[in-house]
Amino acid sequence: MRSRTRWITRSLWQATVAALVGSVLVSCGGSSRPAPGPVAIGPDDTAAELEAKAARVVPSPRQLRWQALEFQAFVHFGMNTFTDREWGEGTEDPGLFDPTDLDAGQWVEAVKAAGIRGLIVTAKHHDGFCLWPSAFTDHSVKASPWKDGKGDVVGEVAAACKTGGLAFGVYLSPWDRHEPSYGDSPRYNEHFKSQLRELLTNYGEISEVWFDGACAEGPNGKRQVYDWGGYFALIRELQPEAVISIMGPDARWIGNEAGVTRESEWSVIPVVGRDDAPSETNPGGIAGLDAQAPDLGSMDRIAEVAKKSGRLIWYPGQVDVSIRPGWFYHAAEDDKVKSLDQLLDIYYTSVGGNAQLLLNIPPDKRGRIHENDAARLRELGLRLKTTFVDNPAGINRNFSGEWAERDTRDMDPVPSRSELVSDSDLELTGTYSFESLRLFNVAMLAEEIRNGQRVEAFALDAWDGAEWREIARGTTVGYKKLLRFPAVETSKVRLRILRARGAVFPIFLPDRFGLFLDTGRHSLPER
Ligand code: FUL
Repeated sequence: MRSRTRWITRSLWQATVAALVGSVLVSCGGSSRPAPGPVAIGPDDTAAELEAKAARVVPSPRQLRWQALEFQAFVHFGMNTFTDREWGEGTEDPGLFDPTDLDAGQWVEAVKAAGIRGLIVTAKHHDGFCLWPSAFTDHSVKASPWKDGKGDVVGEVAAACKTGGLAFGVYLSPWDRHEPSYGDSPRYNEHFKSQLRELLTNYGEISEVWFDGACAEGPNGKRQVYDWGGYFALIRELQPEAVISIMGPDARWIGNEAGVTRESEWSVIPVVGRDDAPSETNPGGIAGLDAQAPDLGSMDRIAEVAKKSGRLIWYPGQVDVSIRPGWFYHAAEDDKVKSLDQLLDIYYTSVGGNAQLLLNIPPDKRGRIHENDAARLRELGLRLKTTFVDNPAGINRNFSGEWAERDTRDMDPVPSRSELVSDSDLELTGTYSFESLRLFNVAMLAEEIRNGQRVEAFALDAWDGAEWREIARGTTVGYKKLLRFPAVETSKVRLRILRARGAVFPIFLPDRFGLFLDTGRHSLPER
């Protein structure tokens, strides 16, 4: 916890630095919106300078588009589906791959029912079996009985996503337990890039390329050294809009496979080291980032990294989690599909916790999403739709004009509010009054992330007829924050920003403050 004295003595400096930053931003480009790209930090930066720098780190256009997808489907399908395993050896007979009723259109419809906006398919998992007829291996659908070796799962899924309006992405495992050149590093890297090239040129627009960090020795007894820089360059060349995630520079792993986010999830992350050098010892991010560390982006963490001379990057989190215990389909797990409440908890903490949700739904041996999973996806979609879209109690109003209590400053950066440590010091408070009493148990806040991520602490109050009563409190907001609390009936709410980096006013998306009633909830835990 930072001490109040420390912040107050810094405030003059902060004002100066913020004004300087402001003039630089205004002078280059005529707008006060900072440009995407890394911001260098070093041991000579004061705390105020670090804070001003953190406030101006923003997403790239491709990251913005990706973040707006909010909720995607991960589809693990391949040889393991037929061998009932999670990791294949690479020695499996391609003859085993024989879905009886593969229907990519059914996958798309099933996931869309949950409100999902994109789909990533395992084009090749660790066993090396390719779901497309790669010219660079025989270990693929080409050698299978499915469609007499003339089928192409990747092609069918890409087409179904296009028809259904879903973004389409690919998972391509760098670890390949079948490929003989694996371990002969330069040779395998060429092979891998050839396969990437096929996927990036033959299937239309690819929205995301998902790399995990598994790495091992090849048949020659040598550990494969991946050419990450070469893989990234190829993707940028062939699909410049595609996000490269996990072992890539655009989106980081959230750090677990349980669907959990941190209480304070930052998209502005301090790193040291090279962009094209993901860490295989700490998989899940680039530049040596330990994606599992509890604190990735606090000002204390930023100060720590600054000592080593690093940089601040926009690096949002992605939550990958399976609807079943395994990533691949196993009939024995048909009754272990996550409950609606479990999925809602995951949704609220991920999509509502400044992260993107990537929910894995594995098709079965028929090549269809099993009835149990499909039914659960429908339930989830209905519940979310009832809460957020067709909700008669929902309030999702434009706040402009209401934000006026003590702060009417516009887009110009203003002195940081970090010195405000007690409620009585508040400068930024927004109130909204309703014409009649409203009942709600969910609140949504959002920052305009094109201007960065800045809120460090906030509280939400409801008017109980005589005084304000706090109903929820939180730390970071970011792209979206969803809060759940026991139902409240009131005529007036108040949002207080308790602490932030730089100016707060420009970062709230006025049309994305919302209050909603989730009628299906009886007693859910507060976050
Ligand atoms: C991991 C893999 O080893 C798992 O099988 C799964 O694909 C998961 C999403 O990524 O690294």
